[in-house]
This record gives sequence, structure tokens and C-alpha cells, in this order.
Amino acid sequence: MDYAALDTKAQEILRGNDRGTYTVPTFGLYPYQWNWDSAFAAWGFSTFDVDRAWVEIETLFSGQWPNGMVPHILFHQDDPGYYPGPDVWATEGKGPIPSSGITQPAVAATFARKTWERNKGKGEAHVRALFPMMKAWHAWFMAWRAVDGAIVVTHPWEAGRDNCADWDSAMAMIEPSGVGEYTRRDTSHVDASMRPTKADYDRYIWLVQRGRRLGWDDAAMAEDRPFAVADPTLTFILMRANRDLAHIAEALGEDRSEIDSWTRTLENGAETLRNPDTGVFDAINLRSGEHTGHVTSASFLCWYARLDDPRMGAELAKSFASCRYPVPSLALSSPDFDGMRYWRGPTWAIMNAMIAMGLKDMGYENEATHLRSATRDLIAEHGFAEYFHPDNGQPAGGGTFTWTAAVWLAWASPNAEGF
Ligand code: 9WN
Repeated sequence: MDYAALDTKAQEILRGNDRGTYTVPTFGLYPYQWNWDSAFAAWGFSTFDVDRAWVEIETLFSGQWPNGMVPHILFHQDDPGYYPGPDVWATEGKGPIPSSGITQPAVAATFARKTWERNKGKGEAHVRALFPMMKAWHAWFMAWRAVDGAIVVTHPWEAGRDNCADWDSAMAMIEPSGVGEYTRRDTSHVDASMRPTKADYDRYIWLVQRGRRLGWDDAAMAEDRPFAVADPTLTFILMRANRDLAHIAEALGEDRSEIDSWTRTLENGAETLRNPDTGVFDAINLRSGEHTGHVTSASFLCWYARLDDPRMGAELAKSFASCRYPVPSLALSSPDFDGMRYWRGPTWAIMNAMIAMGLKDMGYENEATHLRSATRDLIAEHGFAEYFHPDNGQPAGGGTFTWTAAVWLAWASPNAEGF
């Protein structure tokens, strides 16, 4: 295998998706700046153009709302190729540039720290400017989304795992009446069998319409939430990000105590995500109070959050043994598993990178190495796709994908520096 050629190809993908000050996830399907995609893009850029890495994160925070929220999409310029666009979200007056009205997993502080580690000295000025913005975003999460210490998803797009089985019971409680006619654009780029269903999309749009009706006001939206799921993705990722932000605070000579108190709150909250019947971390549909019972790739982010857990270790061994290219986004043993349909089975390189980062931090070298070589083979054999079938590696979704290329450059490539 010519790994050097793949390194070059990955750089070309980042350059090709670069729109100057931000990077689109992939040409056509996702023509705007997405929140967590950008943090991974910065991590990728940091391997060969660290100045460009800082620009990526700074552009993301240029869209931060005064309330601290950092939107999940920034619509820097109109593009008819994506639905729902800025006219549907209608967030005028809420933030400095047109955007969606919801957020995404808070990976930015973690990858800002990683970028700084590759750019000691010069990087300090960037981190110093970003620090208050990152802190304000985390504060917003703690104020508006922490319920019993776990972080709540109010729209499936917020967790970044759009059609994951964790949302099924909560989505079924929504009656999307009056959603009206609309034209999806995703299925003109990608085969419909690899994307969420129409029933899912009706509810995605219905939830956007509700937010718009309530003027995207935090307090109004927090009342009688029609969709509220306590989620391992948002909870574990914010817990990790708080730890990295506290580290940054200390390195800058700033006070870290408030950030540490958020971490303690989330440590307690994470325990509520442990399913009492299975011992595995999963999600809770807060409208019914029930655990979802699904073992997903997000369950394995516990080590990334720095929670050690032997029960999850046994579960991870099962996941590794279940397919050629772990970690599946839904366990293959689940009746809802669908190996090609987005977040209902396929393997995603970014989830693998975060899971392995956690394993390595917690001293599980063998597991981290296994995941790295499986991800390396997956990308080397099947390309820089958005996601992959966990057993046969079939690539799916968008091709030439920014975060897959970034993960390759920063971690999966044999030439990568790693964590
Ligand atoms: C909605 C851009 C984004 C990712 C998400 C992924 C997908 C969007 C969509 O693409 O979501 O935000 O339209 O399907 O699920 O994780 O950030 O890559």
C-alpha cells in the first residue's frame, strides 16, 4: 500500500474542500461550514498548515451567538444544494452571520488544544483569543442543556448522529402535523437507502419550524420540549472538552475553577446514562424516562471523557469481534442494525479517532492500536468516504470527505503523529 500517496490525497481533499476561511465537509452534499466537522478539519490542517488550522476554528467562532451558542451550520454564502438552508432556519438577528438555530458536539476545545500542541509558542495568541469564546459556549451548554448533569439533545442533528436508533422512541412521540411540502436535497447527491427516511426528515423539519416559531429563544424552547434525549455523545464530548479547556485555562494563567465544577457536574450526570439493566452507557428519552437500550459508537466515548469502565471494556471487545471494521454506529446484534444507513450501523472514522484517543489516554494501548489499524485499513482499502459498512467496508454517503481525510492525516496514517 502506498501510504505516502494517501497522505497526499488526504491533503488534496482538505485543500479541495477549503473555501478560504472555512472547509466544507464534502463537495455538493454539504456546502456550508459545519461545527464539529470544522474542528476535525483544523486537526487535519494542523499536520501540514497550522496557520490554516487556526483560521478554521476562528471562522467557526465568528458565528457564535451572543448567548454563547455556536451554531451547527454557518451559512457563509447561499447554496441551493442543501436543504434546510438559511431561509428555513430564519435565525436573523440571533447571531452575527446566517446560521442554523441548534448546536453540535463541543469538540472544538479538544482540537484547539491538539492544534496548540503542534504549534507551541505562536499558537498561544490564537488560544488566548479563543478561550473566552470556548468558555462561553460550554457555559451555554451547562445553562441550557444539562439535565441532572447529562447533556440533552433537542434535535437529532445536534448530536451529529442524525438518524441514530437512540432517537427512535423520542421521534415516535412527535406527530409532525402541518410540516408542509418540502424538497430534500440530500437524496439528489446520495442514494436514499444510505440516508434518513422521510419519517425522520418530517420530524427534523417540524422541530426546525418549532424553533423558528419560538424565535430560537432558549427559555421558550426549554419549555415542554417535544424532543429531549439525554445523550452520551454530547455529554462525554463536553466532559472531555471541559477537561481540555481547564488545561488551556491553567496554561494561560486563567482561572479554571468554574470549568472544573462543570466537569464534576457531568461526571455525576454521566452515571445517569448507565442503563441499569445492561450496565452499558446509552441514551435516555426524557419524555418517557426510559433508557434506549442501544449500544452505539457514542457509548464507547466514556474513555474519551476519562471515565474508566471495565463493563464497557467487555462490551468493546464484543464490538471488535463483531465486524472487520469497528466501531459500528449501532451494534450488529441489534434488530435495528442497517450497515449502510448512516448512523444506524456504518462505521465513522471520527468516532473511531475519539474512541481511540480515549483508550490511549486511559492506558488501553492494545485496543487503541487495534482501532487505529482497522481504521487505517478501512480508509486505505475503501477511500475517504463519509462512512463505511462495518463488515465489508463498502464506502457510503459523500466521497472525498473532509473529516475522514483529517483523521487519516492526524491519526490513522502510518506516517501520522497520532495523539
Ligand atoms: C445535518 C456534515 C454533517 C455532520 C453530521 C452528519 C450530517 C447533516 C445532514 O452531516 O448531518 O447536520 O444534513 O445530514 O450526521 O454529523 O456534521 O458532515
